[in-house]
Amino acid sequence: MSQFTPRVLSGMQPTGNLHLGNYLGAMLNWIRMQETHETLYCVVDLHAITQGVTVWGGPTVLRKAILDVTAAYIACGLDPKKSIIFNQSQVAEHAELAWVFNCVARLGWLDRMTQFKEKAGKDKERASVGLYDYPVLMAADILIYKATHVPVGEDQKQHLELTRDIAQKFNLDFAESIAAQGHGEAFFPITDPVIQGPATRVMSLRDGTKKMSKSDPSDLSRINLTDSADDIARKIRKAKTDADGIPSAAGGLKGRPEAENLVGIYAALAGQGVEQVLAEYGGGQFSAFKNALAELAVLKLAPIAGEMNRLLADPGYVEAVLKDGSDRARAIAQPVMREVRKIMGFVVS
Ligand code: AQP
Repeated sequence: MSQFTPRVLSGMQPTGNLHLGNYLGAMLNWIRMQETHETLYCVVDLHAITQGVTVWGGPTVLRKAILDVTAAYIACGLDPKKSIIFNQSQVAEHAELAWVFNCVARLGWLDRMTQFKEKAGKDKERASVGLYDYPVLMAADILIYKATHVPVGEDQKQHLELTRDIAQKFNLDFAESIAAQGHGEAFFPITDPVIQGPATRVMSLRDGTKKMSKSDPSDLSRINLTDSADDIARKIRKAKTDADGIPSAAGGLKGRPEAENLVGIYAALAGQGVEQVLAEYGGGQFSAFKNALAELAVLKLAPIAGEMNRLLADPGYVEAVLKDGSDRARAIAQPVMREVRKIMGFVVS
């Protein structure tokens, strides 16, 4: 049995509106896990600034985005009484542990990170150091709470593997000191990613080979959690599909990324498996399926925007949630950071 108490941590960047990919890939598991685990969900504002101020938009934009994403968390169903909801920058230990991990992680490990390559593009020399270091800060976000489980979308799998490598190397590098300080064989857990459900990688509605993303210039590529019922329905009806109909078995979706994406979205929203959806709609045309999907998506998503607006009418409430969450998160993070300092030999008074 593990020496670590099960604890869940995950986060989303306040870099724009949350979208269906964030909701189906991560949020549904977050909501589910708050019923069974100790859960911490942060708005990762220190990650949001990694692409440079011209991309994140400056202080007014950032502040609004942090409050909007917090409101979206609550509107989606996170309960501040059940989960610790906070913003990363209010718990300074994330950044302190990231510095320690910068000295544990190897350049070769970071050089393999595909998200950096995608985001930096061809002009790597002009990317910020923070963008390159993003996965190290993410490891610190997780391990400062000794989190054992991290529910994320498929795109974060590689970063989670890096987190495991960093934890393993820290445990090994300081094994003697860790044991001498009474922590047994390991100080940090080897965190498990939780990548579950029929929509762990939601694709763009305009191109089934590209991930649905906040930064796609086409608003038609994604469903934002702030979209009106009309916009949700319109985007689904305009979603790209191929000329064939709905297959009767999952094998018939192979090589048809747009079809696979829409069926996966339906399954995740309906809380069904893909086979179940195909048993109902297989043999039919996409036009009819899109109508059913639009109806389901409006039913599930439109109330979220309404609830967000209601919450944002009282920003004082949203700020109070973040303050309370940050206080509770700090109470866990500070003693862990103190132990890290002691393990490494820093003088702790
Ligand atoms: N398309 C997706 N399908 C499934 N899961 C997804 N996630 C993001 N996009 C999809 C999951 O949502 C959580 C929070 O993601 P994030 O806020 O850290 O940002 P991101 O992955 O960088 O999201 P975007 O939309 O792609 O932002 P930009 O465009 O700014 O890069 C994570 O668990 C992620 O896996």
